Amino acid sequence: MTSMHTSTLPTADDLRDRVRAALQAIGAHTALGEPGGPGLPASTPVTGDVLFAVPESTREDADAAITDAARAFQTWRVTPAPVRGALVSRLGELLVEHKADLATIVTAEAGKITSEALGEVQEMIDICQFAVGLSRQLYGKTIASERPGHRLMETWHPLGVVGVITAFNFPVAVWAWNTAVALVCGNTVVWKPSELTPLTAVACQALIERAADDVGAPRDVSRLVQGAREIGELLVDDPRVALVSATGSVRMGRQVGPRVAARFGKALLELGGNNAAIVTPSADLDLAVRGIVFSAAGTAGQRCTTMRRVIAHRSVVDTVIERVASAYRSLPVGDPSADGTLVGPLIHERSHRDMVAALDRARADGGEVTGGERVDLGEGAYYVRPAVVRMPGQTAVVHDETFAPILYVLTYDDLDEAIALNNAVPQGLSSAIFTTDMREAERFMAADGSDCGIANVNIGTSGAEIGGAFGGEKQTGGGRESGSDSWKAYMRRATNTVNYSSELPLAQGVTFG
Ligand code: UN1
Repeated sequence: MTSMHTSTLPTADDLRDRVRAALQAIGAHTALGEPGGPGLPASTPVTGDVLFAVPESTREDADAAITDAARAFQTWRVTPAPVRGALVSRLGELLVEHKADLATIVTAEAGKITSEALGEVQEMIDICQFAVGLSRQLYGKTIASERPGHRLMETWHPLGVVGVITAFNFPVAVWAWNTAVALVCGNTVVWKPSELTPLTAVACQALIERAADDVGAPRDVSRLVQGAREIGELLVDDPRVALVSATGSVRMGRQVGPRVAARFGKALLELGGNNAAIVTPSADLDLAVRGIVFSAAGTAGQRCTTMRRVIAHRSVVDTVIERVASAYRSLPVGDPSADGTLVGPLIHERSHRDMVAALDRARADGGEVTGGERVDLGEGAYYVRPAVVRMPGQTAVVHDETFAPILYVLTYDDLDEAIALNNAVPQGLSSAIFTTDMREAERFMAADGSDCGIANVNIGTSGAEIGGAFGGEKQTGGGRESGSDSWKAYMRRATNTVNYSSELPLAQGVTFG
């Protein structure tokens, strides 16, 4: 069978026109400079070209953004939460209106296929709706007091400025998870996006500013700073930034966590994953293979939730490998904006180098690699066919997160062994089991089951809904974002004891004088 791929890519000028038109519709095209001009180069993985230059923040700009956001916090924190919700509601409406525009920029800048780019914008709309509802549900508890005539309760208050640091692979949704929730909680935000995706950031900033103007909120409730690592470090080290919510590699988290802790700031870390699916003898294999292929090859393996390992029972492992490999051979690889493409480009050359190096290591460890070759569509663009690798056991390479579509397959004989393999990696983001045996499913989700923040049954590891809390354990960093009660990470809790009696009884039966 011949490899399927879309053989032509759009030209850099095509991409420029599309991005310019989308930014024009959003009202942010004035930020575009000529490629090679001053500012941050905004490039596309689709062809490897630099499309535009985008204004870059100086250290002084970043400092001023924090000052402005800290000032805006003074009024925003006492603005009623449902009124704050109105801003997020308007942002959600603008995102509905500009869904296709923003998706076009996501595709150009992050290389996501159209359906996934639209899905990412939908994820933003979903979190806006969630946050608007939340703006009327920031509940505190009332607690039974041990003292007569006393009431004990909890109130929740905003933290201050939230620094949001995001990665290239979800260039808009992760900003929205943080910003929508942080804003309804009464915080203000300073965002430092990946330097690989400055155009999507400019678009989001234009939309939030328009939303603020439309509802009469101060623009400074959400600021954007663009640049390389030093700009992010300013957020990490500035004591005015109460919470740093950072998404990225474990290596980045190792820097951010201790630095924020050293100044007693709060950190919310969303770091690497090494997500596995266990395929049991009772699994519905049609469903399992579809779930595996979407999670392992989707987004060209560049989600933090990407499935990187399959742990298959000995009785099904051959079939699973054969079926995944066969699906991989027919996956259309190429221009992410073309109809039918399912696998777009890797973000840059380094990703490709990392993929080649990981596959070499796997081979050296006795791994049998199928796929993984480069699909040559142009010199500066890195397209690959996803790889499936049968491993003789879990060697060091299997424990690493390589941000590319490599799926290692391990074999197990009994469920305890499969769960131990699932949990053997240093990361703990997402996991799945494919089974029709309820005992196996329940065991996987029990205290001695998966140790990950996400443990799914009969769906893949990626593509979580916003309604749940999103995040993971161990080197994934422990943070939770998005739905459920993740909002509590963006607020501080005060315990209030109110005495409405005319006595002053002391707790614990203490008498004093
Ligand atoms: C990420 O890769 O950083 O669950 C976020 C998912 C998406 C979010 C991924 N909803 O795959």
